[in-house]
Amino acid sequence: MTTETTLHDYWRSSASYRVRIGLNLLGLPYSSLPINLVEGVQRGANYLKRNPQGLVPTLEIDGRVLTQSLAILEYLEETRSAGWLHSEPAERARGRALAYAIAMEIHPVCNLRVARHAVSLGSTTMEDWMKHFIHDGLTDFEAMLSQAPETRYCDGDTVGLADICLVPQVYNARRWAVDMALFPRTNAIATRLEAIKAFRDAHPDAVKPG
Ligand SMILES: N[C@@H](CCC(=O)N[C@@H](CS)C(=O)NCC(=O)O)C(=O)O
Repeated sequence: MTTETTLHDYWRSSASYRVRIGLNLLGLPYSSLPINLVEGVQRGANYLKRNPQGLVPTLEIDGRVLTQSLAILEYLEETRSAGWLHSEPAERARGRALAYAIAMEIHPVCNLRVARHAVSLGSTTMEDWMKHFIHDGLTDFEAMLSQAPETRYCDGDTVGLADICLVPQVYNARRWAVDMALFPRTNAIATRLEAIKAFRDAHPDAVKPG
């Protein structure tokens, strides 16, 4: 069984960015294998053997090949006692709900292949599409945060699953010029998280191939 950890990664992919943050938080050494999404490497036969969906990330770890960033993070949570989810089931459900509100609501509609298809139908531009769905999604996220008393991070005073999803989403929001001032609590949490080394080292600009 190979013990090497390899992340099939694309620097600008927010799903890959989540896994980079998770690996960094745990201090797990890994090598990165860039999959150039612009050149379509994710649809090549070689890559599809590992990830039949043709998406990044894919993580090779513990002799296994794992796909889907949230499944990967939850695997790390369970095998490395990461502490990204609370121990009590209802509290775990809230942590997951916050994470999924980003990863399963905002992210899929803002996936480039979805947005490109919408643009090809002629009724929107890429910028309008992204702004619309990121704005709506973050409005909902801010409302979800406000259901609980303020804490340092999304779901408590220690870094959790939702935080790992939030920072890549905020990166995308800025990229598409969404006004983060509209979401003060979300924005303040993201700013705190962005100062943490594990998050800084996972930033697209820090891993962009030369
Ligand atoms: N739900 C998946 C989403 C993965 C995903 O959409 N990855 C994008 C980059 S962020 C991708 O590989 N896109 C390639 C393509 O659409 O061809 C996850 O969380 O891993």
